[in-house]
Amino acid sequence: RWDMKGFMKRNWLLLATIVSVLLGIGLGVLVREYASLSNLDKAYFGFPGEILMRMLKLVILPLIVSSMITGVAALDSEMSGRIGLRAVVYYFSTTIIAVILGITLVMTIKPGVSQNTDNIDREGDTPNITTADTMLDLIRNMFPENLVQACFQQYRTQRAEITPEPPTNTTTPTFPPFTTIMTTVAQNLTKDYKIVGTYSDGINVLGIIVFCVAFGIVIGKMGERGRILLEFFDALNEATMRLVQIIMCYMPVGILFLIAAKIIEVDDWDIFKKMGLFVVTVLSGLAIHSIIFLPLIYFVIVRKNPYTFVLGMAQALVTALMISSSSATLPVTFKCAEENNRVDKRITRFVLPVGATINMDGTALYEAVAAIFIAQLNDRDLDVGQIVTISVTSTVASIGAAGIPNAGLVTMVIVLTAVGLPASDVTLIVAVDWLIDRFRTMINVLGDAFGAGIVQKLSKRELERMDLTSDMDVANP
Ligand code: DAS
Repeated sequence: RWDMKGFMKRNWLLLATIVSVLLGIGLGVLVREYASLSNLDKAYFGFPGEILMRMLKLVILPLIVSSMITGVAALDSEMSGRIGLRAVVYYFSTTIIAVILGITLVMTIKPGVSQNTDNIDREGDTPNITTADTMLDLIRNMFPENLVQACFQQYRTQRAEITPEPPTNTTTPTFPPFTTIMTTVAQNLTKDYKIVGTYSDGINVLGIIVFCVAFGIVIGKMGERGRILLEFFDALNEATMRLVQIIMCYMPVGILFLIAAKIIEVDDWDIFKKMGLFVVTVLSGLAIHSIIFLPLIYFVIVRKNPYTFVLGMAQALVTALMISSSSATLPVTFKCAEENNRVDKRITRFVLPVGATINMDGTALYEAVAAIFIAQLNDRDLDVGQIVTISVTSTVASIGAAGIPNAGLVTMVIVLTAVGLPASDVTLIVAVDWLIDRFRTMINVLGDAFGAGIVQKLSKRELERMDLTSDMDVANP
């Protein structure tokens, strides 16, 4: 007999969250139809949702620091090298698969061919991604001058806009100088910015991760002396996860107002009629990747039911769908992977923060599809060289995209510039980005979670050997 009571007890939060999404949509539609809210009222309406976002963002820093340091220290450096390599190989291969899938779909469905752009009004202005001063900024950003500044770094950047290269000879792919790509990636890896390019204090996630890996390796080699520090960071991790538990109790309320406010705020709904085919192309690509390809890879390697794993991640996936930020979803991703899917902490602490920062299958697929869609809108047919260029730059741009809302839209300027398409055409798809962003963020998080499960399986022997020998039970699996 199905244990209904037990199911409700275990999944009350997920059910409450799903109910709050539906209530939020209903409330948003009702208010939109029957109440005329001033802008101030709309701001207040979204306020409880903003509080949720802020609380989740608040715990990102202690979570990444404590999990990375204890995660790395728990593994000896040779093993963390192997685990890191497995994770990176997984990240690259799944991202490339997503890009190829996206390109196949957009070249088949051709959403931009029949599209007439005259009745699509351009929203907002072209995101002006700054090109960092030099290529060295990628390296420089990995070693922030001091940790406090890294955490609350105000970015010194020349806001030199990328002026789109005028398409000189569109036959040969105009691959921008490698430095432009890497510096733009550098900027986006370490930037917390809004879509219109206003820069605000952000967490230099890449710099923090590099520091924590180095620090974790050093502490791991300090033996008894290191134990004190490890206990501290392990306790910090546990305290942070308890805080996450409390924040998650508030989640249904926050999500209700977040989605309601979004429904009230959006004023141009018929854009989905005009851009429908483009949205369908992206969403079907994301669906195929997350329902077929990722589960298949997981099943082949782990030999377990991938859909049970997806169900275990449901809370994190709904969160990602609602807040459009992989980084802010990270606390929930940790909880679901460790508690529901029993992924070893020595793996999650090491791969989830890195995955949330550089593994973005959804974003890569989206940028490839959007770039070719824009080429179709401009009646530009791309040759093989340019398709390859789009594949490579979409992958690089997705690595460079920060785990924050609309990051994928902004870094797409790299892809457009790479094939001589007008960067300003990004504004053609801004209007639908708020919806697509949610789904690609959800796929990003799913890809990270599958990655943790797969890397754990591939590292099974080493983990067992460590269980036998390890006297420092930093992470109890
Ligand atoms: N919203 C980004 C994320 O958090 C993805 C994107 O913008 O493409 O993963």
